[in-house]
Amino acid sequence: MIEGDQETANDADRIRSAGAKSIQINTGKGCHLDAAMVHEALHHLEPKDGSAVLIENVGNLVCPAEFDLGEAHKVVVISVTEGADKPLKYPDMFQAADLMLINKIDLLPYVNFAIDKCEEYARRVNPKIRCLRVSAMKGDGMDKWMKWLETELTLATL
Ligand SMILES: Nc1nc2c(ncn2[C@@H]2O[C@H](COP(=O)(O)OP(=O)(O)OP(=O)(O)O)[C@@H](O)[C@H]2O)c(=O)[nH]1
Ligand SMILES: [Mg+2]
Repeated sequence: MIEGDQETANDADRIRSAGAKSIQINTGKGCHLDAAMVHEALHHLEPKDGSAVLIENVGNLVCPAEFDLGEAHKVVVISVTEGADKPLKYPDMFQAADLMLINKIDLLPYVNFAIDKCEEYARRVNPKIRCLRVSAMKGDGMDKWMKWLETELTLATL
């Protein structure tokens, strides 16, 4: 896992404590990762052939959409604590993504989030986008997300 944040190694530390190899990139004033940063991180990470490398870009919905990091797919993660109209406000990210994960669905009873509308808006800007509803905290939908990853990894390594 390659983690991009302006500062701190918090996310890479968390991933390592969960048992996976991880490299943190700090972008300082930068608002996104670029291919050269990922290239260097891959040399440190030394992933085995056939393994999946996940890149968590700096957390905003604008510049990360614009840069090719050499990835097979972009996945956008939004949460039910945000506005359901994010796909309409930031269409570039949703057009660039193959999959949208809607996270924190365990909070749906407590927030006013129009989840069907959010998926409709995402498909309006990108008719090919796949949508999965998950809770990283409770585990809901994680089996489908893992299945998506396994399927795409298999296709990429055929
Ligand atoms: N209730 C709930 N909280 C969650 C869930 N997933 C993450 N959180 C919480 O949301 C907060 C932010 O999680 P992060 O993983 O740091 O979010 P992030 O979007 O990766 O943030 P950056 O890496 O800083 O951009 C933490 O307090 C998590 O515990 C979930 O499925 N349900
Ligand atoms: Mg993070």
